[in-house]
Amino acid sequence: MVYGHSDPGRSHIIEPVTLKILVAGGFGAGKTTLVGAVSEIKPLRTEELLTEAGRPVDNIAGVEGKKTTTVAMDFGRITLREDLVLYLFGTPGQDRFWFLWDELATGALGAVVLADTRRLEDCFAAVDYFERRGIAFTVAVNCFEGADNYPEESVREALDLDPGTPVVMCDARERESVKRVLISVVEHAMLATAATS
Ligand SMILES: Nc1nc2c(ncn2[C@@H]2O[C@H](COP(=O)(O)OP(=O)(O)OP(=O)(O)O)[C@@H](O)[C@H]2O)c(=O)[nH]1
Ligand SMILES: [Mg+2]
Repeated sequence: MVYGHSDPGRSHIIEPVTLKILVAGGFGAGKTTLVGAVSEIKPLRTEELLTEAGRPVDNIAGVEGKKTTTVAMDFGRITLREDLVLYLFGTPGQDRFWFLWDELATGALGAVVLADTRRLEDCFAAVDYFERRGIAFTVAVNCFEGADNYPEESVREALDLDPGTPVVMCDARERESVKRVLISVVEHAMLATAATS
Protein backbone atom coordinates (compact mmCIF):
# COMPACT_ATOMS: atom_id res chain seq x y z
CA MET A 1 0.00 0.00 0.00
CA VAL A 2 1.42 3.44 -0.93
CA TYR A 3 0.38 6.59 0.83
CA GLY A 4 1.20 10.17 -0.12
CA HIS A 5 2.93 11.26 3.05
CA SER A 6 4.30 14.59 4.14
CA ASP A 7 7.40 12.94 5.57
CA PRO A 8 9.49 11.96 2.51
CA GLY A 9 11.25 9.20 4.42
CA ARG A 10 7.92 7.54 5.19
CA SER A 11 6.14 7.70 1.87
CA HIS A 12 5.71 3.92 1.83
CA ILE A 13 3.79 2.26 4.60
CA ILE A 14 4.69 -1.39 4.34
CA GLU A 15 2.01 -3.91 5.15
CA PRO A 16 3.95 -6.85 6.53
CA VAL A 17 3.34 -10.34 5.27
CA THR A 18 2.25 -12.53 8.18
CA LEU A 19 3.05 -16.21 8.19
CA LYS A 20 2.01 -18.97 10.53
CA ILE A 21 4.71 -21.35 11.67
CA LEU A 22 4.15 -24.40 13.86
CA VAL A 23 6.66 -25.49 16.46
CA ALA A 24 6.37 -29.22 17.03
CA GLY A 25 8.47 -32.01 18.47
CA GLY A 26 8.51 -34.51 21.27
CA PHE A 27 7.49 -34.02 24.87
CA GLY A 28 9.94 -31.71 26.64
CA ALA A 29 12.04 -30.96 23.53
CA GLY A 30 11.93 -27.23 24.33
CA LYS A 31 9.03 -25.92 22.22
CA THR A 32 7.66 -23.57 24.87
CA THR A 33 11.22 -22.38 25.60
CA LEU A 34 11.82 -21.68 21.89
CA VAL A 35 8.65 -19.61 21.45
CA GLY A 36 9.41 -17.69 24.65
CA ALA A 37 13.00 -16.98 23.55
CA VAL A 38 12.04 -15.10 20.38
CA SER A 39 8.57 -13.76 20.95
CA GLU A 40 8.30 -9.97 21.07
CA ILE A 41 4.93 -10.21 22.75
CA LYS A 42 4.45 -11.93 26.07
CA PRO A 43 3.93 -15.46 24.82
CA LEU A 44 0.60 -17.06 25.52
CA ARG A 45 1.22 -20.31 27.33
CA THR A 46 -1.09 -23.06 28.37
CA GLU A 47 1.07 -24.88 30.88
CA GLU A 48 -0.35 -27.27 33.44
CA LEU A 49 1.45 -29.03 36.23
CA LEU A 50 2.50 -32.59 35.50
CA THR A 51 0.76 -34.60 38.16
CA GLU A 52 1.02 -37.93 39.85
CA ALA A 53 -2.25 -38.82 38.14
CA GLY A 54 -0.68 -38.22 34.73
CA ARG A 55 2.39 -40.29 35.50
CA PRO A 56 1.20 -43.54 33.89
CA VAL A 57 0.39 -41.75 30.61
CA ASP A 58 3.08 -39.05 30.50
CA ASN A 59 6.47 -40.47 29.60
CA ILE A 60 8.88 -38.21 31.46
CA ALA A 61 11.98 -40.40 31.15
CA GLY A 62 14.91 -38.07 30.38
CA VAL A 63 13.05 -34.96 31.52
CA GLU A 64 12.49 -35.86 35.16
CA GLY A 65 13.06 -32.24 36.23
CA LYS A 66 10.07 -31.10 34.20
CA LYS A 67 7.20 -29.71 36.29
CA THR A 68 4.76 -28.45 33.68
CA THR A 69 3.59 -29.36 30.19
CA THR A 70 1.77 -27.56 27.40
CA VAL A 71 -1.87 -28.64 27.19
CA ALA A 72 -3.18 -26.59 24.27
CA MET A 73 -0.57 -24.43 22.59
CA ASP A 74 2.07 -21.73 22.87
CA PHE A 75 1.61 -18.57 20.89
CA GLY A 76 4.17 -15.90 20.07
CA ARG A 77 5.08 -13.37 17.41
CA ILE A 78 8.36 -12.25 15.88
CA THR A 79 9.10 -9.60 13.26
CA LEU A 80 11.88 -11.15 11.17
CA ARG A 81 12.04 -8.13 8.85
CA GLU A 82 9.86 -5.04 8.77
CA ASP A 83 7.84 -6.69 6.02
CA LEU A 84 7.75 -10.20 7.48
CA VAL A 85 6.03 -11.20 10.71
CA LEU A 86 5.81 -14.76 11.96
CA TYR A 87 3.11 -16.07 14.25
CA LEU A 88 4.44 -19.04 16.15
CA PHE A 89 2.18 -21.83 17.36
CA GLY A 90 3.83 -24.32 19.69
CA THR A 91 2.08 -27.68 19.82
CA PRO A 92 1.54 -29.77 22.94
CA GLY A 93 4.21 -32.47 23.15
CA GLN A 94 2.27 -35.34 24.55
CA ASP A 95 0.49 -37.99 22.54
CA ARG A 96 -2.79 -37.47 24.37
CA PHE A 97 -3.14 -34.03 22.69
CA TRP A 98 -2.83 -35.23 19.09
CA PHE A 99 -6.43 -34.27 18.38
CA LEU A 100 -5.42 -30.58 18.50
CA TRP A 101 -2.86 -30.81 15.71
CA ASP A 102 -5.14 -30.54 12.68
CA GLU A 103 -6.66 -27.40 14.11
CA LEU A 104 -3.24 -25.88 14.77
CA ALA A 105 -1.85 -26.90 11.36
CA THR A 106 -4.57 -25.14 9.35
CA GLY A 107 -3.03 -22.36 7.30
CA ALA A 108 0.53 -23.04 8.44
CA LEU A 109 3.25 -22.12 5.94
CA GLY A 110 5.85 -24.30 7.57
CA ALA A 111 7.00 -25.93 10.77
CA VAL A 112 9.92 -26.46 13.10
CA VAL A 113 10.39 -29.99 14.40
CA LEU A 114 12.40 -29.62 17.56
CA ALA A 115 14.48 -32.69 18.31
CA ASP A 116 16.23 -33.79 21.47
CA THR A 117 18.96 -36.31 20.52
CA ARG A 118 18.46 -38.12 23.84
CA ARG A 119 14.92 -38.99 22.72
CA LEU A 120 15.07 -38.63 18.97
CA GLU A 121 12.26 -41.11 18.42
CA ASP A 122 9.88 -38.69 20.14
CA CYS A 123 9.82 -36.50 17.06
CA PHE A 124 9.17 -39.27 14.53
CA ALA A 125 5.43 -38.61 14.75
CA ALA A 126 5.85 -34.89 14.01
CA VAL A 127 8.14 -35.58 11.02
CA ASP A 128 5.61 -38.09 9.73
CA TYR A 129 2.70 -35.70 10.25
CA PHE A 130 4.27 -32.87 8.22
CA GLU A 131 5.57 -35.17 5.47
CA ARG A 132 2.10 -36.65 4.98
CA ARG A 133 0.47 -33.24 4.75
CA GLY A 134 3.16 -31.69 2.56
CA ILE A 135 3.98 -29.00 5.13
CA ALA A 136 7.61 -27.86 4.73
CA PHE A 137 9.63 -28.20 7.93
CA THR A 138 13.12 -27.72 9.31
CA VAL A 139 14.46 -30.08 11.96
CA ALA A 140 16.07 -28.06 14.76
CA VAL A 141 18.26 -30.13 17.07
CA ASN A 142 18.04 -28.58 20.53
CA CYS A 143 21.55 -29.09 21.90
CA PHE A 144 20.96 -29.84 25.59
CA GLU A 145 24.07 -29.98 27.76
CA GLY A 146 25.05 -33.56 28.43
CA ALA A 147 23.42 -34.86 25.27
CA ASP A 148 25.74 -36.45 22.74
CA ASN A 149 26.48 -34.28 19.75
CA TYR A 150 25.42 -36.05 16.62
CA PRO A 151 26.46 -34.73 13.24
CA GLU A 152 23.71 -33.44 11.02
CA GLU A 153 24.07 -36.47 8.75
CA SER A 154 23.23 -38.98 11.49
CA VAL A 155 20.16 -37.01 12.57
CA ARG A 156 19.07 -36.88 8.93
CA GLU A 157 19.56 -40.61 8.58
CA ALA A 158 17.89 -41.53 11.88
CA LEU A 159 14.81 -39.50 10.95
CA ASP A 160 14.92 -40.69 7.33
CA LEU A 161 14.53 -37.13 6.05
CA ASP A 162 14.18 -36.08 2.44
CA PRO A 163 17.47 -34.63 1.18
CA GLY A 164 15.95 -31.13 0.88
CA THR A 165 14.80 -30.93 4.52
CA PRO A 166 17.11 -28.61 6.47
CA VAL A 167 18.66 -29.75 9.78
CA VAL A 168 19.87 -26.93 12.04
CA MET A 169 21.58 -27.15 15.43
CA CYS A 170 20.14 -24.72 17.97
CA ASP A 171 19.79 -23.64 21.56
CA ALA A 172 16.09 -23.07 22.17
CA ARG A 173 16.91 -20.55 24.91
CA GLU A 174 18.90 -18.25 22.60
CA ARG A 175 17.05 -15.67 20.55
CA GLU A 176 19.63 -15.45 17.75
CA SER A 177 19.88 -19.22 17.50
CA VAL A 178 16.09 -19.55 17.25
CA LYS A 179 15.97 -16.78 14.64
CA ARG A 180 18.34 -18.80 12.46
CA VAL A 181 15.98 -21.76 12.73
CA LEU A 182 12.99 -19.64 11.76
CA ILE A 183 14.80 -18.13 8.77
CA SER A 184 15.62 -21.65 7.64
CA VAL A 185 11.95 -22.67 7.84
CA VAL A 186 10.74 -19.62 5.94
CA GLU A 187 13.35 -20.03 3.18
CA HIS A 188 12.68 -23.73 2.86
CA ALA A 189 8.90 -23.29 2.85
CA MET A 190 9.08 -20.48 0.26
CA LEU A 191 11.21 -22.66 -2.03
CA ALA A 192 8.87 -25.61 -1.56
CA THR A 193 5.83 -23.43 -2.34
CA ALA A 194 7.52 -21.98 -5.43
CA ALA A 195 8.40 -25.49 -6.65
CA THR A 196 4.81 -26.72 -6.42
CA SER A 197 3.06 -23.65 -7.85
N1 LIG B 1 19.75 -27.14 29.00
C1 LIG B 1 18.73 -26.79 28.22
N2 LIG B 1 17.53 -26.88 28.73
C2 LIG B 1 16.49 -26.54 27.95
C3 LIG B 1 16.67 -26.12 26.60
N3 LIG B 1 15.45 -25.91 26.05
C4 LIG B 1 14.56 -26.20 27.02
N4 LIG B 1 15.16 -26.55 28.17
C5 LIG B 1 14.54 -26.98 29.41
O1 LIG B 1 13.87 -28.19 29.12
C6 LIG B 1 12.62 -28.26 29.78
C7 LIG B 1 11.50 -28.49 28.79
O2 LIG B 1 11.30 -27.36 28.03
P1 LIG B 1 9.86 -26.91 27.46
O3 LIG B 1 10.14 -25.69 26.65
O4 LIG B 1 8.83 -26.85 28.51
O5 LIG B 1 9.55 -28.14 26.49
P2 LIG B 1 8.23 -28.39 25.64
O6 LIG B 1 8.71 -29.03 24.39
O7 LIG B 1 7.42 -27.16 25.50
O8 LIG B 1 7.47 -29.45 26.54
P3 LIG B 1 5.93 -29.99 26.40
O9 LIG B 1 5.06 -28.82 26.10
O10 LIG B 1 5.61 -30.60 27.72
O11 LIG B 1 5.99 -31.00 25.32
C8 LIG B 1 12.48 -26.95 30.55
O12 LIG B 1 12.85 -27.21 31.88
C9 LIG B 1 13.47 -26.01 29.87
O13 LIG B 1 14.00 -25.06 30.76
C10 LIG B 1 18.00 -26.05 26.12
O14 LIG B 1 18.25 -25.68 24.97
N5 LIG B 1 19.00 -26.40 26.97
MG1 LIG C 1 5.50 -26.87 25.90
